[in-house]
Amino acid sequence: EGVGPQELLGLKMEVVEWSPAAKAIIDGKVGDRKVFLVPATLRPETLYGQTNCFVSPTINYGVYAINDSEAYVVSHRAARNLAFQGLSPTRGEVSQLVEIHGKDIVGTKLKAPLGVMPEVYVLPMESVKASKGTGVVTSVPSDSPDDYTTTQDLRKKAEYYKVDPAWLNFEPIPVLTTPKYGNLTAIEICKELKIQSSKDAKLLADAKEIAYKEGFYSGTMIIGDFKGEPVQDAKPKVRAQLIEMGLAFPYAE
Ligand code: A2H
Repeated sequence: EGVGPQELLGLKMEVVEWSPAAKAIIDGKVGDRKVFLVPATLRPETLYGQTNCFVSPTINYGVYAINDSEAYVVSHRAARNLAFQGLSPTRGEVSQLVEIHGKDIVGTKLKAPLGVMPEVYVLPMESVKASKGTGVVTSVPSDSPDDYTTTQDLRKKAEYYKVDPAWLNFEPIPVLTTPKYGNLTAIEICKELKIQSSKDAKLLADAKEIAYKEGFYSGTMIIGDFKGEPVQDAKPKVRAQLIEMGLAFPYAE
């Protein structure tokens, strides 16, 4: 059954500054609403280590009104799910304000709730699937092999991927420690499995499984309000804290 119980959390990453391409599309379309990119994550306890956010450069997204004061950027499929969860002006009906291509969102600056880096940039990730979550992924290279290998690939070929190297000006941020892999679980596992790039899909699937199990069952938090606690205990607490603060909500697929 994959990497464990699929309890996703929708995280509200507020737009601080649109990329020029996005600004041209969004201007005048969202009223007075605050706009958020909304990744779905399985691992709320790792969010201290966010370094960027990913969208697919080949997916179309919508900016959807949630109410009079907020709008979310998600895939069309996710917007329908949100509407049935009560996250739309009229239950069961989506309210799209404007459509935007993933590639045009790249370079947008966002707030990263709980992040050691309080603000991060949106980068492209080719392996983001339109059929999963919200089509937006927050990136935690310390604990996610996919996120780590993608940021490494982007660094090697910044020009090809049309990303400003300044958006990649970070190191993985240690969040939890495991007896076997230390403070940077994903990086150690990628080394162990000799993963060369984000296109090593089979190895990355193995790495993901190992990183998840090792972090969840043997990890101890080394940062945040639950520092020193086992990941298993901290995970629901971080999740509850984010929901309490109005920065996240349970996301049902
Ligand atoms: B996870 P599930 Cl630290 N396409 O969040 C590809 N991947 C997606 C996605 C999409 N459309 N939507 C969500 N995801 C990723 C953190 C994390 C995640 C860590 C470690 C592992 C991990 C930070 N990125 O996921 O199969 C999101 O990345 C390993 C699977 O829909 C989300 O959690 O349950 C996870 O996959 C959801 O996967």
